[in-house]
Amino acid sequence: GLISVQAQEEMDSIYHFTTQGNPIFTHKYTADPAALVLGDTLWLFTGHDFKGGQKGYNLKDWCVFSTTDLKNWTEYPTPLRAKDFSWDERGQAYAAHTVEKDGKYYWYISTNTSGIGVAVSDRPEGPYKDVLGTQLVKREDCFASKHSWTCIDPAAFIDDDGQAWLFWGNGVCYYAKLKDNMIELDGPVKKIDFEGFEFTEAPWIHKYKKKYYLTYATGFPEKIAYAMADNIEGPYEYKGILNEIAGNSNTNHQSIVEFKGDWYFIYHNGGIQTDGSSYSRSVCIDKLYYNRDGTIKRIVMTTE
Ligand code: FUB
Repeated sequence: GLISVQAQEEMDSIYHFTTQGNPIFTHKYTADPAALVLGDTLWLFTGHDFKGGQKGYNLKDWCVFSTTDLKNWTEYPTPLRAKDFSWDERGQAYAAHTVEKDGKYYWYISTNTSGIGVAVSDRPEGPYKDVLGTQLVKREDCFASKHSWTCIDPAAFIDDDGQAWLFWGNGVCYYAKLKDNMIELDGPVKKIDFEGFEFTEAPWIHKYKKKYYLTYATGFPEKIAYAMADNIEGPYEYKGILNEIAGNSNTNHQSIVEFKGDWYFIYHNGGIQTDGSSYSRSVCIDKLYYNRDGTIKRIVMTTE
């Protein structure tokens, strides 16, 4: 498939298509994938880069896709836009993550400069609504803030005991508990601290055999690194690099899920951008394998 003329416009209807290897989406540029597995369906929520000639990350809306076999996909009408958040100053649809709780879908989004919001829907494909009408996390809540973009990249995690957590940050990895209602923080904003941590952005929490895995982007251009802990709040032990710089892209942003018995590493690269700018990215999926001791093997990036 070729990048279509419509590539940076909103979707107003349902689109069915078949993919052939990585990058998986070639009709538009997608970034910051966040996967949600519900039964036999993998839902993928992504950002939506503009094509070519951009001077910075330029994303106005988010996209939602579903598949049951990682080959045949459905894309739904544009479910959420930066402009749906009235409090957002710059209209930048940065990285986001959707989770399900009690039949509702909570889409935690970041806006680059204005903090983190949450939009809610009764269905994974939306439409989603900004239920708070204000930020869930304000920039001021990020106490060690160095940059205007410190308050980005939310990733939610619901533990086996039902407690939901939100992780986010750039430069500092912040986290907080979420209340049962999923739309308010429960208690103070804290930060993850550990030896060897060079945290750039893009935290993601997953659990495997009772261990917590914190994966995140490190350095710049970014590689994905990871750390493991027995408790979600740490202490985390650094375990190394998981993914090398993903060709042609200064950023990388991962999502790790189990789907139909296999583990997947879903990320973005600059695989089909043509202007060398790093601002037109594409989502890719590769397999993830554990070693017997629970550490993760390096991701082999493929075009299959
Ligand atoms: O897509 C905009 C920003 O680039 C994201 O929020 C970061 O994680 C990086 O991928």
